[in-house]
Amino acid sequence: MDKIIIEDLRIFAHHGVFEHENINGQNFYVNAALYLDTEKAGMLDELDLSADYSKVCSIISRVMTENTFKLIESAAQAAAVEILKAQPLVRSVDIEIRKPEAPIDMDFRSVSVKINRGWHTAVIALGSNIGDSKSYISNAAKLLSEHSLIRNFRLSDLIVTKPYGYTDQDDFLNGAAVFETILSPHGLLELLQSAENNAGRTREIHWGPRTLDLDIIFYDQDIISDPVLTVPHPDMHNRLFVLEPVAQLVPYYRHPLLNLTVSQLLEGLKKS
Ligand code: A4P
Ligand code: MG
Repeated sequence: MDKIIIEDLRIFAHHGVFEHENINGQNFYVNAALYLDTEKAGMLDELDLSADYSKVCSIISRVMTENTFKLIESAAQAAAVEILKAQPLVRSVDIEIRKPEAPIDMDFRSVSVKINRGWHTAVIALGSNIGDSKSYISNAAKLLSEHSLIRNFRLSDLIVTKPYGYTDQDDFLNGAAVFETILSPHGLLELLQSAENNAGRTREIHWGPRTLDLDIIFYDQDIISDPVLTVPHPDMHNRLFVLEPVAQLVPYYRHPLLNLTVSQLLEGLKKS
């Protein structure tokens, strides 16, 4: 991916954990790399087809001077998010903030933090089989679609499905959503769990009845397997109630482990 680079943008600001830093202020130096495709802008010589680096410098300056953060991590996070939201062609951004006047009583050149943030594609499954399932799902969809770190949210049609796994329970209402998010996979999981909790979700029976279940199906082409998160969802390819709504949204999305598209997985499951 092409890169636009901003080096050592000097900003006088008031970040720090010590009160004297918040009162007196000091110099910070910001490096930024914007990742985007500049081919069209380069061929047509059009600023609108690229990222405006002077606007990006203004955003960094505004975020750095209008806030007083304890941590340069927070300043970097806020700057990255504001850039990604204001410059829609930028896919991801590196932000490095150096603090050469940090209150360290030793000889040193600088301390810094460097982060990368970007837009990632997430596919999730939604399900409910207790209470007003339609409202639980549409409230969750509203919360996600209006979230500041989510854009281009699309929800599938909702379908009524027979319970899978633990069958002694009511029919489900199921659907899927695809969107772009700046959240990490674990950050997204936390957001989905807070939406489940808002819907009064309690966890009693594994695979049992629930007001709202939100599962991450895909996150880019990432493969994640840790104690709290498995992506792609390990059982998605065996579930018509997942594959049908996902196929409606992203039929050509490729499963990174099975190397088949969603529509191929759906065809395969229907035949078996
Ligand atoms: N977790 C790990 N990977 C993921 C992921 N990709 N997305 C962890 C979301 N969570 C993930 O989930 C337990 C833990 O899984 C979470 O704390 C998270 O850290 P849970 O929702 O709290 O509990 P659960 O019900 O025991 O498991 P799960 O996985 O949600 O259940 P399933 O497998 O989704 O099954 N039949 C129909 N027709 N429609 C349905 O929607 N749903 C289920 C639930 C059963 N039968 C169904 C349906
Ligand atoms: Mg779940």
